[in-house]
Amino acid sequence: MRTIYGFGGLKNKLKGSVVAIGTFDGIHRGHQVIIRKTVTEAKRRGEKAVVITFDMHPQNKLNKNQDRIYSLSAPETKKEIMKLLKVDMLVIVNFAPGFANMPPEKFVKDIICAKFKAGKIIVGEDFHFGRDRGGDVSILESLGKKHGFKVSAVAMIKSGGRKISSTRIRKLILTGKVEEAAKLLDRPYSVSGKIVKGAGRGSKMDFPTANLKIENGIALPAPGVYEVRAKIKNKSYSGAANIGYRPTFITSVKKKKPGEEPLVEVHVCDYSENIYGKTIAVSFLKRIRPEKKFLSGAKLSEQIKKDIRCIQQNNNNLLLYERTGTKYVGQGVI
Ligand code: RBF
Ligand code: MG
Repeated sequence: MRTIYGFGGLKNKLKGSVVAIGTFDGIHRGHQVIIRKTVTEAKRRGEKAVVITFDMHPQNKLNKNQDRIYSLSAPETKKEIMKLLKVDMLVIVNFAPGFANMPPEKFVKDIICAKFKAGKIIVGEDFHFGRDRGGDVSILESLGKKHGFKVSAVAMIKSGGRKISSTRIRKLILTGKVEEAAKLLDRPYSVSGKIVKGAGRGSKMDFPTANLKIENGIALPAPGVYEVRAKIKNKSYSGAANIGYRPTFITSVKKKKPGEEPLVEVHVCDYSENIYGKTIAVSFLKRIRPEKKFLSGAKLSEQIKKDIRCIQQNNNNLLLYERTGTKYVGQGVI
């Protein structure tokens, strides 16, 4: 798969393509239907399967008055999953005013038709595009008649009687319901970041923890302790993660500031190499307990040892996914 950043990155015009366009935040099961259809159609027509997506959630740019929307997938995660889905070309567009203010017809004519030679465009039924979100599926269809491409609008799919959407998944993540989120995503929710030095308290307590530096704006599961898979350099390990503010060590002088982002710390089981500076992807399998204030560091240490033992007993938590009988596209991701 080729990844290009912006339309300028496309040096030569394509001979023909099937293009999917969308925010695709999280690349959940509904998005996967759109992407798979794009790949199948492109193969059938002997053309390239192209996915055009954005580097950030458009709503964060367009609607300044609302709360920030936390993203379910950093561009790197999108890349990884699009590759698994066998997309030929991923185009990551910077959602800057120049792009956001483009009238729908100009976008279709100058980009989709001129640069990508799209014979078919596949989008979700709720797709909107162009200046002021002025374009929709019916506008796209009439532009298709004029410029000679087909349009396929894919219906939203349901789970538990309700439509699957990024908003629904975001709510599950933010309330710690990672198992439910995994069902809608078709893989456990994961975040990745570089490992940075923490207080060093963990190694004194016999369970070294890696502190993660996570890109701003990525959705984090609710504070608490989670059973996780940690992927470092393509090897996957079992682990225990804590998301929160370490109340045991918060003193009256150093109180949590309002709006302060929680810390993400992971204890990676059976890992003895130097972990600092490495990039780690953490997949959340299950929420074990809330983060608590313990009377002493020793009491907390006892509890964490129990957490880790409980996770190791579950042993190879991947089984959890095999048991569901579902083939997760993201299996390469956990
Ligand atoms: N800190 C707390 O104050 N309360 C907790 O309940 C708590 N649970 C944790 C569970 C795990 C699995 C891990 C890895 C850390 C946890 N921590 C908790 C964070 C702990 O305070 C921190 O790792 C050490 O202070 C070392 O930085
Ligand atoms: Mg630490």
